[in-house]
Amino acid sequence: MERLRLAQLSDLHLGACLSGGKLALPQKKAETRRAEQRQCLSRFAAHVRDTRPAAVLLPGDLFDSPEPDVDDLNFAINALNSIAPIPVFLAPGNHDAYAPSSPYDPHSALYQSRGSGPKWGSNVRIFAADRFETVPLPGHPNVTVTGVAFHRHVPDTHRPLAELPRAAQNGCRILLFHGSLESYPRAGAEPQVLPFTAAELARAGYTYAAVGHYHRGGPIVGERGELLGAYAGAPFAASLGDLTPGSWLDVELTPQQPLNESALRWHRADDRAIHRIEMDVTGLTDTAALAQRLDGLLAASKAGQRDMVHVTLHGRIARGVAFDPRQALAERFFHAAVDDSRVEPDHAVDLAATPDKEPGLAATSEELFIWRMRKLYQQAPDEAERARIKEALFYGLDALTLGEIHLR
Ligand SMILES: [Mn+2]
Repeated sequence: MERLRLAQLSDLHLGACLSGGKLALPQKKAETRRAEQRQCLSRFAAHVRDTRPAAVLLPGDLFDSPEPDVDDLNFAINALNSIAPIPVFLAPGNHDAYAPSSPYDPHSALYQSRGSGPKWGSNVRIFAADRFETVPLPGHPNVTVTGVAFHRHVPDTHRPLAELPRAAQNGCRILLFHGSLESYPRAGAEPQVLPFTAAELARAGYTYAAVGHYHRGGPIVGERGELLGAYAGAPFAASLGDLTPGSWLDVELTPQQPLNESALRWHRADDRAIHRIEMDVTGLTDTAALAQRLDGLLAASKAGQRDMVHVTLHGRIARGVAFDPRQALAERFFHAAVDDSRVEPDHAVDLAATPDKEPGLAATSEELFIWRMRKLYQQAPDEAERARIKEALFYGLDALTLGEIHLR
């Protein structure tokens, strides 16, 4: 097998709505980000023209939708055509699934409607079938690329590698598809599409698999630690789920087998990152102390001034204290969003106050509970017992009002 360099990028999600969601970028910042998202692809194309790998691998979700707008489509076609004559192999993903209406089909109304818009260049090979197809890599007689398109009519639970016959064991065999390695460390609750295991991939007998879908880049490693393939990761942080810096991937396949992770080199593709901060406000009773805790969390996150931060506040805030860090954060970062919808005021119950008369039938459980605890408190023999009753009151009120208990 010859030494072979490849460049891999996926999950750019061109056309994704950047102003919505919890991050809530205002229109002007969303436009800045939209330009930066395109820049990811232009920079990647420039990198490919500079470094001249044997092929570019795009395993899906280049667009956020199967029918992107014409401007995004023309931009992407121009960028990929600019890489010519280096061949580009594209396997549509679950977002930009192949369909008769998608611009991956040159007969589609969308593709045809663009008048003088650019056509897919002869260097761009789009895998259109819902079954794996194998094509030669031009100029490299011993290299093949085997790819498949995601089709909407194929259920997400379909196992693409189950039907893939074992590859012939000569030459260099590249596999390209969009799917979910079941054991892959996931950032959140990303849906699994076209699942597979490392064992299935190893059995298929390919030299290297370029896989798309997960937005965090990382290797796909077999049982004996051998490298089977990789996710390049999303190059651009589009939403709160994108918590690792955007990246694309250079791959260098060497004649020595098995491959290991030294074949992979990730490149930072997005100058901004999204940081998610969770802060418990419970127990802090003035805004200076609250701001100090938030500063500590921000420092630990390594969020920089070009970045976006999303802060979730939760817990019990002291009565009479209002903590709103929005303005201060807006001045420190490209963008900051604060979700304080889970902050609850602390319970204000004076146990030493004279108890009212016993609550009647119309009383809430909360009123009845406070009345009983107040009586117990006032009958308590010593300070230790009173402290215990105070604790019990807070936990009980947490349970009654929040349905969960905040340890203090
Ligand atoms: Mn996907």
